[in-house]
Amino acid sequence: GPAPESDNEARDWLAGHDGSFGHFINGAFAPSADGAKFETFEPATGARLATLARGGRQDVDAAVAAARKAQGPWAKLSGHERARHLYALARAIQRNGRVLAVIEAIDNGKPIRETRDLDVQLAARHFYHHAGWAQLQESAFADHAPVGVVGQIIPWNFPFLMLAWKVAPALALGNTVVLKPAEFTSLTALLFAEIATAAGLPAGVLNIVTGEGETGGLIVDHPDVDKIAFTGSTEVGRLIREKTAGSGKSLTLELGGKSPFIVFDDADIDGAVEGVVDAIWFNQGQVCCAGSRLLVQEGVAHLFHERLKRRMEMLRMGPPLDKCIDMGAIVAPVQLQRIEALVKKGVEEGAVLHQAKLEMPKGGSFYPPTLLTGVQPTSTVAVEEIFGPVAVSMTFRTPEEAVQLANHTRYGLAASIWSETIGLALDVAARLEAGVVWVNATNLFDAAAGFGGKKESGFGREGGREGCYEYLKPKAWQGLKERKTA
Ligand code: TXE
Repeated sequence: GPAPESDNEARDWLAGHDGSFGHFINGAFAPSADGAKFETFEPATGARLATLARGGRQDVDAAVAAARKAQGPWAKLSGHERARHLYALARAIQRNGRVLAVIEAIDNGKPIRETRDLDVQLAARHFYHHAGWAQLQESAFADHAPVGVVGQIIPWNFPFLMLAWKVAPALALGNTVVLKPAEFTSLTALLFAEIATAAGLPAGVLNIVTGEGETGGLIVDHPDVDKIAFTGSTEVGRLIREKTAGSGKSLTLELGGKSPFIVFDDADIDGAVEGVVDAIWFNQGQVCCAGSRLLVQEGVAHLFHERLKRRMEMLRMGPPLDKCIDMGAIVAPVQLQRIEALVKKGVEEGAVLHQAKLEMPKGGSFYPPTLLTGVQPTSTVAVEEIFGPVAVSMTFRTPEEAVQLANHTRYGLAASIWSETIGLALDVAARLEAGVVWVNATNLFDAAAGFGGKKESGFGREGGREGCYEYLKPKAWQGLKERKTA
């Protein structure tokens, strides 16, 4: 038959709920026990989008209890049976890919081209990948057991993909989940709850409690949660680390970044310019591993900046559902104001501002692609994560100086190196304090490669074998024997 009209399908889904959503607990939607709610808005228009339940203590208690009850039976399934569930989820994501992509674009403000080709596809791939690990669990992780009930708190920049990064490994390895999406962007998580239920996921295995930071805090503090997995700001990460210290809970943190993007004299300049587009203008720069600090070797700096400015003028901004745009809206006015304030500070501290003169939609939270040059390494914009479409550029003379500048940060999430000399690139890569290093590439996410930070960017890995260990605890042989004979 004819392809479904995806925009309508998404609007129908919203209308079907009267734009109002509860928590997803023990396989069913329910309002907050105390009736508390909050509203969300469309980043591209500022219009009201949905009313969500604000999770309180009773809701978190109910979600944790449901997860606890489901965990034993879920862990007792064979790896093969759990793998079948994960394959079913992966296929269901692909089948519902259009509506997921449209809802994500409306809710977050990011281009439909990205949600359709990246967020949703990579999320499905994450479930496929971890289905494989579930299948291998008895052999690959015979001396490990699931952690138990996991509280997962995720940010708004990749709402659905971060759900996949968190939920797929947790479920694959026999854990159950209480997930709190970010307050700005909870819709694809709630849609996924429906999709997962239709795909046969047992009640209680995945629970979703919506709300703001306070709700997240209730999950962190809950005595019957065995592990917290958090992605978000370094400030909140630090708070969670303090709160969980000594509680017996396991913890993984994926926090902020100020990742270097290093361009050597011998780099393929056009390739590196395209790299910057992906590094800092992709997803409006709201990417934890964004290449936000451009470090350019002096000999090529002028040419590189000129080409970059020309390329900036060719970017297209517009409403998220326009298939021809490169950049959509910033997630919320509060984030827009943060970006504006930091750029203003950068100029006050002596940076030279260049912004593309693009036509921007009126009404929503839009910010143009921006380049700051002549930036001092100690200035605020060189040090603080801006989390917007703002590239900050500095120059260097020698590889030594590049390494020094690159590592001159409290963060250590990712790094990108551009050079045609493989020996130079690999030598520099080995000396960078970053969890992930890309050579002549940037912002690549592979479900099989452990992603995570060093220094104040956090600890723990997501993806691949290392990521699996974050959802397992070592188990003595006696324990294993007991389980097998039980
Ligand atoms: O993050 P928060 P925000 C950075 C980025 C951005 C800044 C602020 O620089 O500009 O953080 O963003 C939940 N206990 N990153 O304020 O607050 C919150 O509800 C438990 C980088 O949105 O950290 C949401 O679900 N949970 C980053 C999640 O934490 C709490 C991605 C993240 O929100 C909580 C996002 C509390 N006390 C922002 N307070 C990245 N590295 O990808 C809030 N939350």
